[in-house]
Amino acid sequence: MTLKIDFEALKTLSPAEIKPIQVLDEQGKVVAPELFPDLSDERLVELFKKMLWSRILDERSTKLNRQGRLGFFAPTAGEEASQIASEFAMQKEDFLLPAYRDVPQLVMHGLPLEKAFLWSRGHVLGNQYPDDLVALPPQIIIGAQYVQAAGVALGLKKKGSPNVAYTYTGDGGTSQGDFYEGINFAGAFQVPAIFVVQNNGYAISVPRTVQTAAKTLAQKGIAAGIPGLQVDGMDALAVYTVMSEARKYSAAGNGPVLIETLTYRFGPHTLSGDDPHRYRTANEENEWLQKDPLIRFRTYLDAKGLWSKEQEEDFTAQVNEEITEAMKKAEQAPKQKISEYLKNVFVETPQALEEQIAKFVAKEEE
Ligand SMILES: Cc1ncc(C[n+]2csc(CCOP(=O)(O)OP(=O)(O)O)c2C)c(N)n1
Repeated sequence: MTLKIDFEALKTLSPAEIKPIQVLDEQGKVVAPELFPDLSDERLVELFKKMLWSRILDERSTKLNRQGRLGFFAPTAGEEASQIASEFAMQKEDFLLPAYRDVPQLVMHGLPLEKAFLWSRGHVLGNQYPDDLVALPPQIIIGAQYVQAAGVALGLKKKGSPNVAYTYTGDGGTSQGDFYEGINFAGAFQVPAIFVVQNNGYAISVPRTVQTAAKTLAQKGIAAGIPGLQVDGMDALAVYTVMSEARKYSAAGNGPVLIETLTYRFGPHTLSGDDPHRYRTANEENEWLQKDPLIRFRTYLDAKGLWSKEQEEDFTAQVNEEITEAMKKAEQAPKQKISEYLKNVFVETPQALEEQIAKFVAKEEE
C-alpha cells in the first residue's frame, strides 16, 4: 500500500511541527500537486455539486425553520469542504456516526432528505432508517459519538470487516471527557476508526483558545498514540486527500486516525437563538468569508473549463425542486403521537412503559 501521507511519522510529531495540509490556495491554485486527489474531472465536478447542494440546503433549511416548517437546525454554510469532501472519500458500507451539524453527510450517505427534515421536526419516523443505511442518527450529546465510534470500530475489527467507522465532533467536543475516552480506547485496541474534529473556532460562543491550552487539536490524537493531523478545512481537495488516505491506512488494519479540519461556520451556532455578532467581530467573519470553500473550488474548476454559470443555474434549480418535494413528503407524514414515540424506545417494551403507552393511547383516542 502506497500512501501520500506518512501516518506512522505523524504519531510522534511535536505540536510545533503540526501544520495544516493544503492543496488549493485561496486563489484556487494548486500548491501541493503531490497531494492532489486521485479523482477524475467528472468526480471533481460531482464533489463540487455536492458542496453546492449542501449550501443550497443550508439556505433553504434556514428559511423553512423561520417559517416554522422545520425544528432544530444547525447551519452548515462555510463547513462544506470539511463535511462534504470528507464524506465523499468514504464508502457506503463505512459506518457513519454524525453529530447534529452533520446532516448533509448523513443524507449523502443514504438518508432520504424527507427523513432528515422529520428528524429536525422531532418526528419518530426521522429516526427509522433504510435497511442499507450504515449510520446512527445525529448525536446531540457532544463527545458521546466518539465513544460509540470506538465501540462500533471494535465491532468491525472483530468481524473482520474491510470497513471503517467515522465520526465528527467540533472543537468544543474535544474538551469533553468522552472525547479522550473514545480516542484512547480506539488507540489501545487499534480499531479502524476515523475521528474528524471540525474546528470552527467556537463552542457556541466560547473561542477555541479558551476551551483548551493545547496549541492544536490534532495533537490530542498523538497523545493517544494515534496519528493526528491538521488540514485546511476550507480546501475540499486537501480534505478529500487526507480523508481518503486515512481511510486506506485505517482499513488496512493500522488503527485509527484523527483529523482536525480548520473551518468556520458562517452562520449562528443553531437557529435556536444564537447571535454570533455578540462574540465575533465583523473583521474576523469577513476574513473567513474570503476563504469560502465553494468560491475557491469553483475558481479552480472554472479555470479548467469544467464548470459554468449556466451549469450552476440549472443545478441550483434542480436542487431547489428536490428540497421542495422532500419538504412536501415530510409534511405529509402522520402527526406525531407520543404513544408511537414511546413504542420505539425498547425492542421489548418493559411493563412500566406499556402502562404509559396505554395511558397515551387512551388520551389520543379521546
Ligand atoms: C455533553 C453535552 N454538554 C453540553 C451540550 C450543549 N452544547 C450543545 S452544542 C455545544 C457546543 C459544541 O461546540 P463544538 O463541539 O465546537 O461544535 P460545533 O457546534 O461548533 O460544530 C454545547 C456545549 C451538549 N449538547 N452535550
